[in-house]
Amino acid sequence: MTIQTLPTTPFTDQRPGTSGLRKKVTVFAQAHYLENFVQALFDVLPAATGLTLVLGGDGRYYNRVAVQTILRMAAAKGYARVLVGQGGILSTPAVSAVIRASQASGGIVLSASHNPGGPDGDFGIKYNIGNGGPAPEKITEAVFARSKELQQIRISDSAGIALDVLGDYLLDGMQVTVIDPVSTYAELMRTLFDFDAIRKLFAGGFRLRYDAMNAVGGPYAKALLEGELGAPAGTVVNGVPLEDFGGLHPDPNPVNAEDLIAHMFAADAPDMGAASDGDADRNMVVGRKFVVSPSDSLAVLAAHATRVPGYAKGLAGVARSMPTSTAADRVAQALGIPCFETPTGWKFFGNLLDAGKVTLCGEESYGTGSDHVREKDGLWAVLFWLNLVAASGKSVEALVRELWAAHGRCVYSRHDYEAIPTDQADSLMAGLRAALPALPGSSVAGCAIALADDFAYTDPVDGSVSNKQGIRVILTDGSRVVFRLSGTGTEGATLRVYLERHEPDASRHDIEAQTALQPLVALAEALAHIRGITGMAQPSVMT
Ligand code: G16
Repeated sequence: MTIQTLPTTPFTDQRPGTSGLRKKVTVFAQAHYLENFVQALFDVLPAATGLTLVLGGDGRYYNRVAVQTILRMAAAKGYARVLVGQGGILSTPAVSAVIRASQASGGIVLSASHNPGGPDGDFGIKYNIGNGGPAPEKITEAVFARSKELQQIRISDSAGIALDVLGDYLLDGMQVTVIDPVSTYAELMRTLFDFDAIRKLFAGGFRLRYDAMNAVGGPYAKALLEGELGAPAGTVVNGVPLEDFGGLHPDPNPVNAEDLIAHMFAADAPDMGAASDGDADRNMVVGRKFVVSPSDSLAVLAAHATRVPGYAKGLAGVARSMPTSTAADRVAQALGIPCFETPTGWKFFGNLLDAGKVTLCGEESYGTGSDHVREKDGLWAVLFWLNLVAASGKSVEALVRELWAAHGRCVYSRHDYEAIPTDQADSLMAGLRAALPALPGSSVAGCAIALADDFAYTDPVDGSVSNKQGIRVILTDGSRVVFRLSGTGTEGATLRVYLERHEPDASRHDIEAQTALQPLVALAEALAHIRGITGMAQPSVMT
């Protein structure tokens, strides 16, 4: 077996987005497309002599092919060892946990997260650094720059290894260890949560329905919930990872997890419902006939964290992405701890977590996590909720209603306009940016505007600046409309419009969100001319 140097020609479209490079499988399957990106990454990283790399993905179509290719390229790069999940499988939070536990120099995650899979679906790749978290922009931008000038790739001509059998292998002098995907992660969960209390909860008849959406969360949820915590068999549904997610769109929100919602609103609904996404870092929590918004979920976890063993000492602070509702800010203020507002993208939480400035973080996009790893973590959030229910004796709904009673309800919704031609989306955003200076102090569609800007973030730890992170328009009563283009889509552009209104009056807490937010929808249209520019009368998805 030898290391080969092969000529290649650069691709111009390999700029990582919000979370790595995501493209259609058909794009990744082009000759050298994956190899070029991996080579650009390896060229940017320092020498790998003596270093360990972690490798795994969510098992979607093309995962196995990509794992074998990357193993052969890692050997050429000179890594001493690669830890790869059995069958090429590792959830995103598990990659983070394994990097940290093994003191690896970094890891490669193969996933397009919540995007659909299969031959016509999406694939993705991202690099995580030694803290277990997504590489910061200075690395992803360097990889993009390198990808545009790449002339050759280096790869072993070995046939690859038997991915399905645990154990050690040699690949052109590099050690490859096929690891159990679940064990390191499960060990970490045992250190954080009161497993005895959760066991008692299930033993007492508490019913959970966990929909793994035919994605990578299944094996983790089955091992912990059914295997270790005594939840009855059948608690985890859609629990076997399939290459095309069985045709499901593995995005745990009320629209795509409609089957779970139907069960949770049925007459014999379980006590709690939950779902995780393609790579198991997102979560949705549902009470009986009661959907929990991700922003509220973060706020509830923060408010009650000291009930959970891993967080009993209290929180250093919390962080949320800018478009996420301000519910967590209100809890943080009451707790007397700081709340940081970052751009969208889990990578922006890394420095705050590393510096010990925050313990919990979360996003409106169904992501919640803590300093236990450097990724958001779907099953962790579900275990946290189970622990809270067990410790408080309260239902999911009661815990959220308590939050509203104490801090008011942040009525919230996100409207997505998908697959807009890129030029239309760009001109819509340009129009908004041009209008910004005149907005503060003005009134549009009957809304008095206090502040309007293009969110910019200065990282409080390393001082790095990220500009143009979303247009926010804040009204005098604190209501907000935020406009961003998604950085994770693979077809045209997706416009996200985030709407938030604070409702302090408890007698109005049951108001239907879309009704309560109607004035903000009208404001969004008046400001952005979405219908006029895109011709779309309605959002593609409202969550
Ligand atoms: C990724 C990021 C998240 C982000 C989400 C949506 O999640 O890690 O931080 O909130 O995308 O981003 P966008 O609005 O740009 O599409 P995931 O679960 O897709 O990896």
